Amino acid sequence: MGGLHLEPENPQNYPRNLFIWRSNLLGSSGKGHEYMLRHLLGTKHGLMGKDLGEDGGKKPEDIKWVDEAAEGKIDLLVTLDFRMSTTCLYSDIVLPTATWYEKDDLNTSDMHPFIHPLSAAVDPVWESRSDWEIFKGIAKQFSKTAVGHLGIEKDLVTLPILHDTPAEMAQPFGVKQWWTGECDLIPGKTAPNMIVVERDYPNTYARFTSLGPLLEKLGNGGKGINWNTDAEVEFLSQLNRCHIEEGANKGRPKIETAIDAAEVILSLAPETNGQVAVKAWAALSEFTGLDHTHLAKPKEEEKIRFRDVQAQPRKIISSPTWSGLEDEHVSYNAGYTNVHEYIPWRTVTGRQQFYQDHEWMRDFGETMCLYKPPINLKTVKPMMNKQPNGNTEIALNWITPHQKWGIHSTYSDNLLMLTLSRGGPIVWISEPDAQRAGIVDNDWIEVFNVNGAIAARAVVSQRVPEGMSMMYHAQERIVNVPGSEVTKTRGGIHNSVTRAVMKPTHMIGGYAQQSYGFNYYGTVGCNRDEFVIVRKMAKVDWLDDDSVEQSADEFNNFGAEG
Ligand SMILES: Nc1nc2c(c(=O)[nH]1)N[C@H]1C(S)=C(S)[C@@H](COP(=O)(O)OP(=O)(O)OC[C@H]3O[C@@H](n4cnc5c(=O)[nH]c(N)nc54)[C@H](O)[C@@H]3O)O[C@H]1N2
Ligand SMILES: Nc1nc2c(c(=O)[nH]1)N[C@H]1C(S)=C(S)[C@@H](COP(=O)(O)OP(=O)(O)OC[C@H]3O[C@@H](n4cnc5c(=O)[nH]c(N)nc54)[C@H](O)[C@@H]3O)O[C@H]1N2
Ligand SMILES: [Mo]
Repeated sequence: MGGLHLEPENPQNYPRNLFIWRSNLLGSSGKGHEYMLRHLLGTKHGLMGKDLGEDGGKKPEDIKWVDEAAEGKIDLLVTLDFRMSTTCLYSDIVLPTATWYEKDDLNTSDMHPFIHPLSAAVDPVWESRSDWEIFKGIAKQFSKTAVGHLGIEKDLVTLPILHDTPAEMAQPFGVKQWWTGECDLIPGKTAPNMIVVERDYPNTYARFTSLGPLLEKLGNGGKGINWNTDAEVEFLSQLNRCHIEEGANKGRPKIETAIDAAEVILSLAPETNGQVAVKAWAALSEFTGLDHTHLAKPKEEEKIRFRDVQAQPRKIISSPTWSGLEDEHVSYNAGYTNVHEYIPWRTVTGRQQFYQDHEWMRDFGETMCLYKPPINLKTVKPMMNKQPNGNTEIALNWITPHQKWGIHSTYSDNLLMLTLSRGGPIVWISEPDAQRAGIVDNDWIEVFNVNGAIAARAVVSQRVPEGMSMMYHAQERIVNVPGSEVTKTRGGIHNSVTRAVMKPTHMIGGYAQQSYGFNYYGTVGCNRDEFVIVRKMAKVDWLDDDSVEQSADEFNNFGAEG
């Protein structure tokens, strides 16, 4: 076989793989959990609503509508995690990864001014390996397997019109649609950029373990500025040493270990290499006409190595990648350099802007910050009192704030935390609502709408205002989750009753601050105005054995008396 022929219209003809790393995509973060079970995985789900196609509803006209929704868009789901997360539960393969004390890694963010190491104190247990070694292992085997199937291949990929590039002014006066003939399709102006990327599949491993030549060719940069990296590449060829054997990476600096990889980042980043910081500020000075290098000059000779941060976490160096300073006198705060260094704000006017005059923002009535009353997402009425279990059903507003007792799904599912709380999923409701629905604290309740259902214990609390219910983000679908009476399958998670709704104003492009920026601006799965039906469960079915069903009262009384 000479190459791989992809046929978008026949997706079943090529393998569709998804690798999940450092995210709990199907648990914590995935709004519309049951939709993902149905459409992405094609597995058992609790979705009770109908698709637009089946429903005879109004459909989008700009895209080709397919009545039969896809079920099972991927063939293979691989997750790297050290916990049994909800995502792992649904994965074909779980690659156990080393924990924070079993590997070398770096840790920092825009919100803390220090750079911290993760250091291997003990070896990873049994078959687990660090993320670095897992990806390296996959790259090695893949490179061998690719020979004869995949060689040097070309892919056409789209790249959004990016913020902080000249193209961010691509559509300043209005939006025209090439697909309806209002304008020509001009990549980078009326459509995304289209770029041909060369993939050298048999050399995946060689490339994975070395620093590539594009750094000398293109330099490094971010947020619209660019600087030369010849000195850093030369430095890394001394520090990490170079590959000497013949091959795609001959003469290139090595990235063989996780520490090598950390050193590459530390050497190239302005935050951890003073000379790079000065270069980066100098590059920005060319745009502003003002000398900003004084912000990094005092630390110009500082080079933070991996062993330095192992000895003691180091404070990072001020860099134009951020808008605050890492100063002796001023703590990091956003927008500081715009005010004090006269760096234009990254908006269409270069000033702070409260009024958004883009055509679509005007169409949606969102030119100014405003209150929008709740909208009806039609998730409750089709379910209300349709499958009665004898208990009162009430409709409540649904929110899923971040919990105090864990970070997303991490920490709340260990034995200690479960013992301190209710030992499984909980949903908070107010005292008046509980009374209205005949629910007392610790009762098993069901929370549902057309998107899915959750089986959890009620926490009846004065902290919760009447009319609202909440389930802290993000409890897992793994411990003490009984069946749901309405879906007849196991109860879901906080995102089982939510659904991602696309918001067109998030898709504005080519308009200064409303242009795509990785991790900054773009389409997100937004959810708002979610409502759920809450009622006490009649029977708690653990779905362990068809013959054993326990009434909720028996179960609750057992807990109270025992
Ligand atoms: N309904 C609703 N949905 C939400 C939110 C909400 O408030 N409500 N919040 C949203 C927000 S703001 C966020 S940030 C997301 C968070 O969503 P996620 O990022 O999916 O959240 P986590 O549960 O922290 O998942 C991280 C996973 O990475 C694993 N992990 C940690 N360290 C490592 C490592 O070194 N290597 C590997 N391989 N794995 C590691 C952890 O064990 C954990 O399983 O959820 C979003 N979704
Ligand atoms: N302990 C802990 N700390 C964390 C995290 C964690 O998981 N655990 N996650 C981290 C991450 S990634 C993030 S993004 C942040 C999130 O931190 P926050 O932004 O503080 O997020 P939430 O707790 O989800 O929501 C804040 C408040 O918004 C309220 N709220 C809900 N809907 C509305 C509404 O329509 N209008 C108004 N005005 N208020 C509303 C909720 O009741 C809640 O009290 O926290 C970070 N810190
Ligand atoms: Mo977040």
